[in-house]
Amino acid sequence: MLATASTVVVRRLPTRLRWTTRLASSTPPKFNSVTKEDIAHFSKILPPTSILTTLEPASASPSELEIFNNDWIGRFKGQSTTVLKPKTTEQVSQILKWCNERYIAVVPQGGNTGLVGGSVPLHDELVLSLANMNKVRSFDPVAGILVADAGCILQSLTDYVAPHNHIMPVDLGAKGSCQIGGNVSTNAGGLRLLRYGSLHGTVLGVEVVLPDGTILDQLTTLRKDNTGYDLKQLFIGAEGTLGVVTAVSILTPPAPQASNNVILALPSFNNVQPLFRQVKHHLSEILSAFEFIDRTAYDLAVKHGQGRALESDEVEGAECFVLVETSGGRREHDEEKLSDLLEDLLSAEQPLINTGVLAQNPAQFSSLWALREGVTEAVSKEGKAYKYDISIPLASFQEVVDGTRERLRQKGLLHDKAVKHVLGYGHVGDGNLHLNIVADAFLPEIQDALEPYIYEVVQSLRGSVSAEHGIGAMKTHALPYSKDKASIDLMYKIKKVFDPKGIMNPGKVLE
Ligand code: FAD
Ligand code: 2HG
Ligand code: ZN
Repeated sequence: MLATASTVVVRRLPTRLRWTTRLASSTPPKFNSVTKEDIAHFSKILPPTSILTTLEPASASPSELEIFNNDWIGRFKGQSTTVLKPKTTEQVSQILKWCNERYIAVVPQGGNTGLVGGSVPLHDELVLSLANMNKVRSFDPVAGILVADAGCILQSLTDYVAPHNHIMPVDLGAKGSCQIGGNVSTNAGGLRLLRYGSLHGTVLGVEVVLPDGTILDQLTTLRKDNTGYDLKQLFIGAEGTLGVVTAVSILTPPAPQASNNVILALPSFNNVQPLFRQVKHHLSEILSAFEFIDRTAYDLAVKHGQGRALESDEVEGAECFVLVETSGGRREHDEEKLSDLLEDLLSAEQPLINTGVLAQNPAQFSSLWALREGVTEAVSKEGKAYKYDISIPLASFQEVVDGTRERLRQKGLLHDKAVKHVLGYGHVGDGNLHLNIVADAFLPEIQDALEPYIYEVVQSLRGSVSAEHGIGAMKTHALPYSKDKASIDLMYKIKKVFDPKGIMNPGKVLE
C-alpha cells in the first residue's frame, strides 16, 4: 500500500523487461498505400456508395474522411485516403483477401469512440468501417440470445431487446455511437460489469474474417461448449489486430423489474471502502452498480451540463460521490432495502455519508446516471485529456490521483496554461480507476511528467495499465508494466499465427 500521496513507492521495471518482446516486429512489414488499381478492384466487390476515397476520381473530400482519421479524444490523426463500408461478411472477406495479398494495412473501425487511439490509422492504412453491417440476425426471447452484425449500435440493440424484456449485458456512456463489434473488440467493461460480468462471459460466439479472407464461423448460441480451445476469447479484446469481427452472439439478461439509484455525497474518500462493504451487505443481490466520481469530476460534469446538479447544501463538504444502483425483481422490496440502507447510513454515530439523493422517478434516475456517464464528455469540453484507465486496489485510488496532482504541481505544470485539472472516477466495484489529467493542449513536458511515473505506480501495486479501454496505439509501450515477457512473447506468436503479414491494425496493442 502507498504511504502518502507524494511518497508513492515504485519498483522500477528492469530495463531488460521494458523494451523486449519485439519478437515479430523487429522488421516491420512495409505496407503498400491504396492505389487507383485497388479502388478499381474494390469497385467489383462494393457499390460506389460504399467506397469513400480521395484518390482520383475522388468519391469523397478530405474533410469527409476527417471523422474516420481522427480519434475521439483528438490525439491521434491518420491520413487514410480510403474508407470501405461493406454490408456483408462475404464482402469483408474479399476485401481482406485482396489487402493481404497486396500488403495493404487495414484498420477495422466501429463507432470510433475508443479512447486509446486504436480505431484510427496511424499512417494511410485502409479504414474498414463496419457501419453498414447493422442488422440483427436473430433473437431467441426464451434463451435471451441475440445474434447481431458487428456494426449494430449498442443503443439500437438495447432498444431492440427492450420489448422482449431483456437488456444488453454491457452499457457505457458512448452507447449512442459505439458498436457491438467495437465493444467486443475492446472487451468494453462499462457500467454493468459489476452485475453481469465481462464480455468474456456473456459473448457466446463471434464470426470473424481473418486477414487471408477465411471466414471463421464461431457464431454459436450455446451456453456450454467444451470442444477444445475457446478461440472466440482471443478476439474479445483483440482490438482489430487478429481479424475483423463481423457478427456477435451475446447473452442478454432479463430486464430487472425495478431499478433505483441514489447518489451519496461523502466527506472523505476514506469512507468509500467501508461504504462499499456496507452497501454490499445491505443490498446484496440487488446491487447492480457502485460508481465513484471525485469532487473535481462532479464539478466538471455540472459545469458542462451533464445530468442533475445536486442542491448546494447537498454537495457542501463533499470530497467525492458514489452512485449506487439497484436492479431487482420487486419494486417495494428493493425500495425498502435502499431506504433501510440510507437510514442506517445517516443515523450512524459517525456517518460515512453527508447526504444521499434518491431518484424519485425515471427522469431523475436517468439524470443521476447522466452525471456519472457525462464526466468523459465534460472533460472533453474542458480541454485535452490524458487518460489512464487503471486497475488498482480500491484503497489506493485517491492516493494515486493526489500523488499525480502533487507531482504535476512540483514540476510547475499545475496552472491555467498547462494542466487545469486532475480527476478520478470510475468503477469502484471493479477496482477500475479513470485518472484523467485535463490540459490546455497535449504537451511533451506533461507527457514526460506523467509517464512512466503512472505506469510505475500501477506496476508497484500489481495493477493493470488498461482495465477496460485497451492498449490501442497509446499504450503499446506500457504493456510490460502489466504483462511479463513470456506472456508478451506469446501474444506476438499468436499474432503471427492469425496475421502473418501483420496487416491488421499495425502499431496497435503490440509494437
Ligand atoms: P472503435 O472505437 O471504432 O474501435 C475500438 C477498437 O476496436 C479499435 O482497435 C478497432 O480497430 C477495433 N474494432 C472496432 N470494431 C471492430 C470489429 N468489428 N472487428 C475488429 N476490430 C474492431 N469503454 C469501456 O470499456 N467502458 C466505458 O464505460 C466506456 N465509456 C465510454 C464513454 C465515452 C463517452 C466514450 C467516448 C468512450 C467510452 N469507452 C468506454 C470507450 C469506448 O466506447 C469503448 O471502447 C467501445 O467499446 C468502443 O466501441 P467502438 O464501436 O466505438 O469501437
Ligand atoms: C467511463 O467509465 C469510461 O466513463 C470513460 O470508461 C473513462 O474517459 C474516461 O477516462
Ligand atoms: Zn469506464
